[in-house]
Amino acid sequence: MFPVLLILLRPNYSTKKPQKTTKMAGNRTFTMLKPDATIANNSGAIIKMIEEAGFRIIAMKKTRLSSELAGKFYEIHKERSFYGELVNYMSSGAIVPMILEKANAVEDFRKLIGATDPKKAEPGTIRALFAKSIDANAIHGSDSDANAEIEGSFFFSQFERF
Ligand code: RTP
Ligand code: MG
Repeated sequence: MFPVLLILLRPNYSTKKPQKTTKMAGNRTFTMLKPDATIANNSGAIIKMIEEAGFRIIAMKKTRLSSELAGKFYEIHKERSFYGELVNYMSSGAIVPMILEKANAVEDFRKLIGATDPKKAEPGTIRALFAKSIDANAIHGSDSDANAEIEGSFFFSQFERF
């Protein structure tokens, strides 16, 4: 009886259930293994690097984009000279889209994948290790929290996130 009383008398004692913690902004990013990575059977090795860097996989699947969907996904680059090539390339084979979670996810993930052009990517980054060229550069990483949310929702419903 006495210990129960002590608990009840604690100043911050509350019978309310603990509040659900709201998700911290910026703790998720979106990625996609590109056709060169999947065709070369590099998916497992790249996913291993991602997990070892502390990212948790929230959603993942293997699929292929039609050129219409690839065009929509990269719509932001519509006016760029490489848009046509990019869309053709991204619809040329299997991709593995994923939603990832970690503190400072967007920035840390961009560091892990390295520069767009593998020749300029830091040694040890995913692109330095696996990318073949600036087009076939193994992996995509969102460039902002807002785009991470848009891109994740392009591929996954709420029921596909764990
Ligand atoms: P991503 O979106 O795929 O993660 O790549 P990124 O942010 O590093 O580069 P971004 O500027 O968003 O470009 C998207 C993809 O377009 C191809 N690209 N080609 N020929 C070129 O100058 C050129 N620039 C970009 C790359 O495949 C790049 O990943
Ligand atoms: Mg980009």
